[in-house]
Amino acid sequence: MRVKMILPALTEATSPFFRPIKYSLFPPLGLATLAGYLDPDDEVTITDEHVQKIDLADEPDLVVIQVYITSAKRAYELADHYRAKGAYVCLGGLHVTSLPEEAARHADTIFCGPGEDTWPRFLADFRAGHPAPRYDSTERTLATLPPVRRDLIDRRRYLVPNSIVVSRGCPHVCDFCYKEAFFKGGKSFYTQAVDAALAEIDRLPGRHLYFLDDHLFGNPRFAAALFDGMRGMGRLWQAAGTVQSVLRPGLLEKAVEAGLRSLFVGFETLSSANLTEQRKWQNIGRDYEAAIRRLHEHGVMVNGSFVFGMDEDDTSVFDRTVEWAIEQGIETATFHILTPYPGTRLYDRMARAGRILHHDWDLYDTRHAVFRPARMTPEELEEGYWRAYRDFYRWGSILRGAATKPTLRGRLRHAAYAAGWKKFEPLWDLVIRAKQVGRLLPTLEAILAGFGAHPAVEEAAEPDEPVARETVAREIEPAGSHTSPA
Ligand code: B12
Ligand code: SF4
Repeated sequence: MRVKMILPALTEATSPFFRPIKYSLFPPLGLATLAGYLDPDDEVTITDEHVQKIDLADEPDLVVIQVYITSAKRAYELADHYRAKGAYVCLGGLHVTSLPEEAARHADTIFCGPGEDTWPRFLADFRAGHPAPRYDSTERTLATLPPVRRDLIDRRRYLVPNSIVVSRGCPHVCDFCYKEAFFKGGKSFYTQAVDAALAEIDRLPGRHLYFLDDHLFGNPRFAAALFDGMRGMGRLWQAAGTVQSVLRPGLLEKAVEAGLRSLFVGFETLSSANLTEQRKWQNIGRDYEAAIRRLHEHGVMVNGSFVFGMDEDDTSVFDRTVEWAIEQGIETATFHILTPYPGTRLYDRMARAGRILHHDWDLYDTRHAVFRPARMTPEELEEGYWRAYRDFYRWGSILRGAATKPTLRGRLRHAAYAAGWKKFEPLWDLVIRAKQVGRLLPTLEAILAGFGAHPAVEEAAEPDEPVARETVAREIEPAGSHTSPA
C-alpha cells in the first residue's frame, strides 16, 4: 500500500515573507508516530509542507493529513485534491477533534483525539475492506507504542531533529488550552513506561533533546524516575514545566543533573483574578519570582510564556508584564494573544457572550485578536502584543535584564542570548533558506553545554562564548508559537 502522510503548512508559512526559523524547528512527530503502525511492506512518505514542496502529481492509495487550526484551510484543499484523484483520505489531529463535522466534509475517515488506539483499528478495518467514517479515541495508553519512524524524517531540514514526547496531555485544566477538548472521552494525562521512554531517548543521535510534552514534570514519580535514568547519558535538553513543579523540592535538581538547560514556563498572567477566570489553579498564589530565582540558581534559562487579553487585562498590562519580566532577568519571553480555540471552555464562554469576532481559522494563531476583549479594543490588544515583543527585545531592556545576573559571565551570556534571537533573526533565516539548518545543531549543543554551571561555579570559569553561538539557542524556543504548553 502507498501511504502519503502530510503536515500542511499554514498560509503564512508558504508566503515569501514567512519566518522560516519558526517552522524549521521540529519535525512532524505525530505523523512519524502514526507511521510506526504501518506494515514493513507499506510504502510510506512524510511531507512537511513547512520545509518542502508537496508533489501533488503522485497517486497514493491512502493519504493521512494532520490538521491544526491554522492549517485547516490548506489541509482541506489537499484532502479535496487527493479525494478527487481517487485516494482514500484520513484527517485527524487537534482541529478535527474540535470540529469533526467541518473536517468530515473533506475526508473519507476522520479521527478524534490521539491516534494510538484508533489508527491501528482503522488500519485493520481498511485492510479488511470496511473502514468506518469516524473513529473516536477512548483507550489511552502508550504501552504498545511502536518505535517512532524517525527514518522517514529528513533530519537535515530541522534545527531540533531530536524532539520527543514521553507523555500525552497534562494533569491541569486551563480554560484556554487545547488539552481538555482534545482528550475528552478518556484519560487526559498519561505517560510511557520509564524504560520505554529511556529506550526512545537512547535511539536519538547526538546530545540535544527537546521534550515537547505539555508538562514533563506533570507526574512527579515518572519524572523523577526518568531523570534518574537519564543521569550519566550526557544529554542536554529543554522542556516545558509549571511554576508549581519548579518550586517542588528535589525534582528540579534531578532534572538539572540529567541535563535540563532551559525551561518553558507558563506564567501566563500576573493577575490572580485572570488565573481564576481561566482555571489555572496551579499558578494561583505561587511565588513566580522564587521559581525564576530557583531556575537561575541551577543554571536553567527561562523562556517565560505570557498571554494577553484575559478579562482583567486593560491597556496597562503590556508594559507592566514586560517590565516585570525584564526585572526578573528572564532570558526570553513568548507572548500570545488569548485565542479561543473551538471546543475549549474559553470558546464556549466567548461564544455565549457573543464576543467571537470571526471564524477565519488562519487568524487563530495567537497573534490576532479574534474576540472582543473586556477592557480594551481588539486593535489595542494587537498593538500592545507587538509592542510587548518590541519592548522586551530592545537593547536597553536586554541590558537591564542582563544586569540582574550576579556574575559578569552571566550578564554577557544573557545579553548575547536574548539579543541573538531578535537582533540577528534575518541571519538565521538566510542559513535556513540556504538549507544549512542541520549544521547548526552542534553549535546549539555547545551553547547548552555552557549553561549548566551554577552561577557560583561560573565565577571561576572561562570568559564567555562568542555571541553567535549564544544566539542559536533562542531559536529552539518556539517563540510566539504557543498558547502555553504548561
Ligand atoms: C511542536 C509544536 C509546534 C511546532 C511544529 C509542529 C509540528 N511539526 O507538528 C511549531 C513550532 C512549528 C508549531 C507552530 C505552531 N503551533 Co504548535 N505545537 C507544537 C506542540 C508543542 C507539540 C506537537 C507535537 O509534536 N505533539 C506530539 C505528537 C505525538 O502529537 P500530535 O502531533 O498531536 O499527533 C497525535 C494526535 O494529534 C493524532 N493525530 C494527528 N494527526 C492525525 C491524523 C490522523 C489520520 C490520525 C489517526 C491521528 C492524528 O495522533 C498523533 C499521535 O497521538 C503542540 C502542543 C501539543 N502538546 O500538541 C503545539 C500546538 C499544536 N501548536 C499550536 C499552535 C497554535 C501553533 C501555531 C499556530 C502558533 C503560532 N502562533 O503561529 C503555529 C502554527 C502551526 C501550523 N503549522 O499550523 C496549538 C494548536 C491549537 C490548535 N487547536 O490547533 C498547540 C496545541 C499548542 C497549544 N497548547 O495551544 N507548533
Ligand atoms: S496550559 Fe499548560 S498547564 Fe494548563 S492545561 Fe494546558 S498544558 Fe496544562
